[in-house]
Amino acid sequence: MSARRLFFGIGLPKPLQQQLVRWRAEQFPEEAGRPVVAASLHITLAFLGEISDEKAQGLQQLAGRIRQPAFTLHLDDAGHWPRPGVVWLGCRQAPRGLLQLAEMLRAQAARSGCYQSPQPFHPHITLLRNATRPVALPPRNFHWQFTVDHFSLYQSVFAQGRTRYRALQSWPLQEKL
Ligand code: 2AM
Repeated sequence: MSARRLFFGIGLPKPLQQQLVRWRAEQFPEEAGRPVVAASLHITLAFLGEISDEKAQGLQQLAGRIRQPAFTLHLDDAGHWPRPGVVWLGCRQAPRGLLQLAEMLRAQAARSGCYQSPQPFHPHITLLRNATRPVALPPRNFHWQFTVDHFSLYQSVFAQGRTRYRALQSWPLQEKL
């Protein structure tokens, strides 16, 4: 039986990917960590791990039943987690819509037997990996925003020494019909 490494997440609009990559290059020295490529910048909503196609299909069906309105995400916070070696961008106050969506997907994942970390959900975009040494964080005078009107199921593919994320399916966020 084949298993794929999957997660639900939110991708970023292309222009924002480019803005963030330019800003990152200005703000962080090369030795700070390994930059995540523009197309791979995302927010994880629920990490599923290596799961069978059968389990993935069940979770895709459940995801398709979620009815939630779109919301605006404000990126106005940054931080460094030295242990996993992650420098991230996030929100000072996560929108309710984002928390509700993540909670729903994580509950469905847990009920389907996907281990969910007991740590509180902290929505973030990983900018740098392997950032285990101290990093000077940029002044918090930045602010980007974008409308989140869909979420996706991603496959994490490791090939030729690098990890890429492939969107397998997306679902719109909309008002209840
Ligand atoms: P990270 O960016 O903070 O490393 C694909 O690996 C995505 O799933 C990444 O966004 C990663 O978060 C997240 N991820 C990987 N392992 C995870 C785990 N055990 N629990 C929660 N999220 C995880």
